[in-house]
Amino acid sequence: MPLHVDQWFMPHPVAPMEDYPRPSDISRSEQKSGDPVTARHSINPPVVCNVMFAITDFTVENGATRLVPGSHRSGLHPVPDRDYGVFYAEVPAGSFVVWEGRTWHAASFNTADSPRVGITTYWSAPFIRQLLNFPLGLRPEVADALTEHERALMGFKTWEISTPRLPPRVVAVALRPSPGYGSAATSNSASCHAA
Ligand SMILES: O=C(O)CCC(=O)C(=O)O
Ligand SMILES: [Fe+2]
Repeated sequence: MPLHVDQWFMPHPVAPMEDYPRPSDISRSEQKSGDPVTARHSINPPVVCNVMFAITDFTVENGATRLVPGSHRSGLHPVPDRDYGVFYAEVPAGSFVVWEGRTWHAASFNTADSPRVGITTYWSAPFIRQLLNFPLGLRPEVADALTEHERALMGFKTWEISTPRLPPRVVAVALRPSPGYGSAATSNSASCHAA
């Protein structure tokens, strides 16, 4: 897996007269890449955090997540196929690895003879759409069985952007998913919403 950032959807900041990317132009491959060195440009703040639970041990041999320390301060994306000084998150089963959404990282090659198993959870600011669209994709009976707090974490809540002092309201009724939506094929990641 190539190095990437999870907070890839944020457009890079621009100066007042500079051209800017339109929201529909934003894609993983269109982002500005460069070296994670002394940035003298403005950068976006973090709005995403990834927590990955290790079900098996993570080792260099079985493909432990590799991360580029300090890369979150660059506001840039890694140059494809370039070598960077990486740190391998080697942890025993039962641990979890946390990285900020702007950090350059990737799963590594598994050269061991057994799989590396982990669960990634993606925590985003509540005004950002989650990796998976749970209000649309979760089966209503599953959503109904959740507590109000759990539903809020899964994104079943409104966000008062224009009146931030009001508490967010939790949406109690699940929307009915369209047939086939939310199948395992859409993503291998779990996704959660920060309260
Ligand atoms: O499998 C890994 O170690 C990293 C997964 C990853 O990049 C992600 O969940 O965003
Ligand atoms: Fe990632």
